[in-house]
Amino acid sequence: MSVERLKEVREAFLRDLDAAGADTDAIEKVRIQYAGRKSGLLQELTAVLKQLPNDQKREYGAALNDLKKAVAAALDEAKKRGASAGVGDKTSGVDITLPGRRRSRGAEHPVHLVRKRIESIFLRMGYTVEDGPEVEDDWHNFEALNLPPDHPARDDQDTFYLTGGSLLRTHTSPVQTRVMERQKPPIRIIVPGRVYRRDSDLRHSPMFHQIEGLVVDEGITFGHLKATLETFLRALFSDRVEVQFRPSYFPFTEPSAEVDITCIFCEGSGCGVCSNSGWIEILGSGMVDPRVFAKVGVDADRYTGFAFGLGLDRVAMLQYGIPDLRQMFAGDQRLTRQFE
Ligand code: 2NM
Repeated sequence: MSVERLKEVREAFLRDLDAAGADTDAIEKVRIQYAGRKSGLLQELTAVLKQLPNDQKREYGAALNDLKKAVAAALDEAKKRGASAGVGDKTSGVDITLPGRRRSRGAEHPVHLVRKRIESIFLRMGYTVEDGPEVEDDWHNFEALNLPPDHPARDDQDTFYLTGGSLLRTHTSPVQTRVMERQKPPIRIIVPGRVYRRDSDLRHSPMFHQIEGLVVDEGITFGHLKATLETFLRALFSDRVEVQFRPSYFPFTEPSAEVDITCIFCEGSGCGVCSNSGWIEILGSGMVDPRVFAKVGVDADRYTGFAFGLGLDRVAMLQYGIPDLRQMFAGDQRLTRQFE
């Protein structure tokens, strides 16, 4: 009879709990009704145990224990149900089931990609990468590079002067002058970085990027310059490019040469990119003028060297087919994401 009663209670409990669904308040009411500490039904049924005759205690006790466990387990389940239902509920304030807001991920800029590629080519050839200040003094940017104050070549590099006589470097060469001042040959370095000129139109930005190289050692010749730059340009563009050297002038090198490659778009037959010439100018270079060595304290009787420089922005535009310089500096991720 008493065990029968337990069965009835179990069925009633399950019915009531089912009716409460995911409503946490209703579940709590069911809990108090059945498992409440003071006046819950299970409490009453436990009190019955003591009054039972000894021969019934065993069976009843076991069944009661069973029921208690079942009630506890079912209440646990129901509470979980109630908790997760509350999360999706718009009135609870935070809905953690909504998809997260996507953070836009940056991508490496084409100039950065080209710099890394060029660095890797020269690192393989045993060069190290150097950098230096963008705010420079007249000595390292001009004077030590054989550009005295009245030198006409200073005019082609319209300079941003800052108060107190310092300036924004117009090329990365001041880093090479600093390295030559502090380090004995052999020197094999490349110097990537931002440079600044008072020049702004469709093809010129007042800030752009250069990479320059410098080699100083005993017995360095124009042959080393030629072979190095040919190797470099074929590694950067394609082993099919032809390279040509044209005489030129820079105040810090003698002799000097401008370096062209066969057009990477038409392979030399002539197109819009190379103005139908078949060639694209890519580098400036030359043998370091002994006057520069004298300024920075390198023994010009013992050492010779070559140097070169190129614009990273231009190379990036050529390599990635970017037609407009303004896109390079607009900071629009629609540009950079294309080159991931
Ligand atoms: C160029 C072209 C030719 C150059 C020279 C030097 C230094 F410091 F060794 F004299 N640094 N960079 C150089 C020479 C740069 O860029 C178009």
